[in-house]
Amino acid sequence: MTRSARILCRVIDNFGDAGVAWRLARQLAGEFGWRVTVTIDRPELLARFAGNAPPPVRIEPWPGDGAAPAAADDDVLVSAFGCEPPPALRAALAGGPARPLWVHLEYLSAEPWIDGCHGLRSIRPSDGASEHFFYPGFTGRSGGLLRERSLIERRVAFDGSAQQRELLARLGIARAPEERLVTLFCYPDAPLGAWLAELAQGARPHLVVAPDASADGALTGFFGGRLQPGQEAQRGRLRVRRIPFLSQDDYDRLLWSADLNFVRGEDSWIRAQWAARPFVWQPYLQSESAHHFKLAAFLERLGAGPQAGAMMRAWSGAGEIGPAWRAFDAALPAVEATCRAWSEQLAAQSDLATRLVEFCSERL
Ligand code: TRH
Repeated sequence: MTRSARILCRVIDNFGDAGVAWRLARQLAGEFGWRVTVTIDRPELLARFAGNAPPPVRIEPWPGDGAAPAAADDDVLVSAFGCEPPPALRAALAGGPARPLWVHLEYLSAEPWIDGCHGLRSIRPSDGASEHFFYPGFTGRSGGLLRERSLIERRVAFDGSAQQRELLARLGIARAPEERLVTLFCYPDAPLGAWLAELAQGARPHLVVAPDASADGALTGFFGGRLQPGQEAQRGRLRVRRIPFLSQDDYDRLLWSADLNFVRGEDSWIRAQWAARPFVWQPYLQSESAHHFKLAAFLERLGAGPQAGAMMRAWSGAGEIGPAWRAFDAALPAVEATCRAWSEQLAAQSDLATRLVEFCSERL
């Protein structure tokens, strides 16, 4: 049966909310044949994620005051990350109609309480609207992780292919022998300057590739001038190359091509796990150190050893980066094996879109 869904997304800051909404929309449309509309307050972000590929879904700007209300005639209404529907649409949910099924897509966390909350329903006392809570997660009892159907096969085929050489050439990435290729996507509070200094003095050469979306202040401070996309700077054994912000598909392929990926937030974090390469995750900064609890919960599940733990904690502001990096650097072969096994273990589970489709079908 062809279902229809509307995904609502209001961007708080950064790219993650829109990035997750976009991946889910693409997958529901492309793999499950759903008719999908994304209602979003920053539609221009979706164009950046899509690159040159035509969007397989309808994109609608968030309705402004007095604008025509979005219709409530879809089978499923997905509120991404706590976003409240526009007033007219919200009013249509009063009394808890069978359609649209109102589902909150929550933030990803590795914390154990996720499993107990996934799938719960609640009735709004004010008007009887019925909302369902869908929690992404790392276990079979959660909502799972976004992973397109052929993603792993595509990654394996890409490794060493002409397409990989073409992508790296297009981005001007030419790795010298022995040079470690690292991708960098982080928040401004990462101890980037101190880490770059470690790499500049290190025994092994590093090529750090930084999409034009983060690390601006620290890179400018370190090299004494702003690096424009396509430009490169060198200090000691370190080269840093600025590249443009990539489409999501190209960003995935870049992660598949690197020896080590620095990722952040939610969506790039998941993609680094599908890359099956070592990664350093920086959780989104939250009040009362909630991000450190999230990191601890994830490290416990990942089981990548004390060096990976110390590195991710130091990268997130808890610990000294110099010693953490040196120990992590020495442990990388073991971390690599763990990340590969972790990725395989996760890929053996069903993915988020499949679980969401089942979840909705059972309730519609
Ligand atoms: O941008 P983020 O920091 O987003 C965050 C998180 O989602 C966080 O949980 C949320 O609370 C906060 O926003 C508001 O990091 P994230 O989640 O990795 O999203 C980045 C998106 O950008 C992801 O979809 C990948 C995409 N991307 C590209 O498409 N091209 C690129 O070159 C890069 C660097 C990223």
